[in-house]
Amino acid sequence: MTLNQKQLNFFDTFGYLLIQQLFSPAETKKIIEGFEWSIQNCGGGKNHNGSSRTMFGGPIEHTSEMCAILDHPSILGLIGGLLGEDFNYCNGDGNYYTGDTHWHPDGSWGQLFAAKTAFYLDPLTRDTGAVRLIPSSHRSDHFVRKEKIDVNNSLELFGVSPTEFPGSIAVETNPGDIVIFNHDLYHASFGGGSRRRMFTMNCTRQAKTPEDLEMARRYLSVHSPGGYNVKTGAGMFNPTMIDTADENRMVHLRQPIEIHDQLFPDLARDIISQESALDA
Ligand SMILES: O=C(O)CCC(=O)C(=O)O
Repeated sequence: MTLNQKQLNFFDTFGYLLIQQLFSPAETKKIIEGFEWSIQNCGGGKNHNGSSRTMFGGPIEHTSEMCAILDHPSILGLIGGLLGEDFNYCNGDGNYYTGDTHWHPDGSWGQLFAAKTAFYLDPLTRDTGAVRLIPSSHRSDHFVRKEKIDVNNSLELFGVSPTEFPGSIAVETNPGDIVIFNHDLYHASFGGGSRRRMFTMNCTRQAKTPEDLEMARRYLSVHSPGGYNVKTGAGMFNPTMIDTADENRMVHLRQPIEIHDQLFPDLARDIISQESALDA
């Protein structure tokens, strides 16, 4: 897909885009199967009893079919259209959510640096967990940011429930739809069940200047396997993501791998392979 100028303007002004049925029903079925296999076998899903969120890293990195989401022309067109064709893919999380996720942004970069591509795998309405957004709250001059308003405290502050925060919207989705939003945008979800299936791909602009590189290092020092103290077996990514990558995919992996290896040398692939050889 190629984003048109109106979509680019919308994302710039409001901080998000909803693309309905980016994936066909047949593709969506395979994605849901791939997600279920991954969370059940690699993500703790077998122990999910609905009492709290089950979350695992790199949800598209555990099977070659799921890894290929990063090669999908529509995904490349969407994320590449917003962050540049050579964007960095930087993991994501896969979830069985339980209950509400309260209002928060994922970052405060003050510019379009990172975006979250969100896959919701069940039909979701306003009252059953659809993602809520505060359009334009990615902008540093938005009143929520300028006045440092605690949106989750809006009942005490304004007599208005956080679910009804003025200016917020619910983006209702069906499987196959994609919501992509700037990491700086405030988002939440209310009224979901105890097994709301959702996964994300986090991506950033590729760093090209010393300032960008510094930002990428700050980002990956937190939002990465090393940042979460997780051993993938291959540093920044699960091995399948790298082992099944062609050169086109590597464009999106190479810089995060390099930066992650610098930040967390003990987790780098060579080191781990050597450790396994010594253990054997
Ligand atoms: O619950 C949702 O749909 C939003 C997920 C979320 O809060 C996040 O990915 O940071």
